[in-house]
Amino acid sequence: MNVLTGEKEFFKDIKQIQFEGLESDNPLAFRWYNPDQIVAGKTMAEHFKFACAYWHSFNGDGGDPFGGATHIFPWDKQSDPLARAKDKMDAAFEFITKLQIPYYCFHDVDLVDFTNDVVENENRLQQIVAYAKQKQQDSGVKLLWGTANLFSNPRYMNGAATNPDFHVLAHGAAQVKAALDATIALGGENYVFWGGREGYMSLLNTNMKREQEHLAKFLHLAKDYARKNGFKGTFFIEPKPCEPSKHQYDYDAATVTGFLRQYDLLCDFKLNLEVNHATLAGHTFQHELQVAVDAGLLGSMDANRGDYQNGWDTDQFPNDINELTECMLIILEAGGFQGGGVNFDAKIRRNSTDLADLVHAHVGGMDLFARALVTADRILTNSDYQKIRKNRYSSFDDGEGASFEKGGHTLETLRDFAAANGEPEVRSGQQEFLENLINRYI
Ligand code: XLS
Ligand code: NI
Ligand code: NI
Repeated sequence: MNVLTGEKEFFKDIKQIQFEGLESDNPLAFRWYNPDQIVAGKTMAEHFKFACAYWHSFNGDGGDPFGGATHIFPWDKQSDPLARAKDKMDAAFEFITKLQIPYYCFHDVDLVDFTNDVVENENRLQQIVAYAKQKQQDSGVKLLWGTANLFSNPRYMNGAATNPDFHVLAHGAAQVKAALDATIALGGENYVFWGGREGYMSLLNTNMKREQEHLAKFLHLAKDYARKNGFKGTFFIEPKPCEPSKHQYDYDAATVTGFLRQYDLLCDFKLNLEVNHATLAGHTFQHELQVAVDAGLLGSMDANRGDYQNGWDTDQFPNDINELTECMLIILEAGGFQGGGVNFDAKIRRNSTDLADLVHAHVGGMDLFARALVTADRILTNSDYQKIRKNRYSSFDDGEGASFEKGGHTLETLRDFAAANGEPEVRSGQQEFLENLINRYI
């Protein structure tokens, strides 16, 4: 029986996943993630606001550019689009509830298949949104963010908001309007723009300046519409440098920050950072997080990991405790996410063909985050980690260094200081000590 509806049960062999602690040998239990456990003044559930990504978990079929579906899952059987959409939603809410995941995220086309008819799509979306509303009420599961898929339909091959054809841009707007309506109706806490094809394949046929101006105008219109209709949440831009486009305008956190500032969008927009996108941009995820934090724009994150050998957006589930502990240090020091949470934008492998694989993937990811959080909190509370970094800058805390920070120096007075004080003392950056410190706490 379905835990929520009393109808079909899709994950029959999976019981409610519980916290069993470090002593447990049960692979279908949490060993670290204990939603009510308080760490650094907040429960684990509040720290993370975990979300299940509808597209990978319930639309993904294991297909890749070289071959078709390998995940033949039982919610994908019915031929009528709405009946199939409801089965899929039953399965999704059963899964999400059994895993104690408090949130989910979707693209419009994940919920129900779209056609090329704007009105028909709006109708379908409204019907499935009504169904989702009931599901949310019955389960307590909430919507972390909604978004519109403006990259799969062939009409978007040259982008949506940045398409050289106004007619295509208008179709993108129609989709965003309906996706915003759906997000608002479902009490969505945020709305995401990931501009997969908002970029170019070749500059030979592209007016980059004009396209970026269109993107800014488009975002303003979307924001104004949502605000007018009562949306109080945050808009997120999700940076990614490339794939599917050769070059994407939302390249990385720094690029998007500059864009938001240039086009007067900083009040309403923040960043949704994805681990694998950082890898593609040639950054560590820690770097992307710190750029966002320093700009006051750390909104949310898409959790996954890339493949360090092949350089694609492989969207694997996270499993690197070392990397994630360093990330949690930054997130904790920043006071957490602004409005968002941790969305598992990750997919099981093509040859992971059991329903249980989807469960193991999420259990592992959630446990990894919990372990990283506990570790990072202990590092911040018990070790010299922060002190060592602070001390590195101590020459700016008083005397002439402090005066420099306050604007009390000229190039000439700096020269005079150098001439009068001889060669600076050699001071170690202590990188290996700090790396060992992190490992010691893990
Ligand atoms: C693709 C993106 C996408 C967004 C939502 O690489 O990560 O899944 O998160 O459109
Ligand atoms: Ni993503
Ligand atoms: Ni991605």
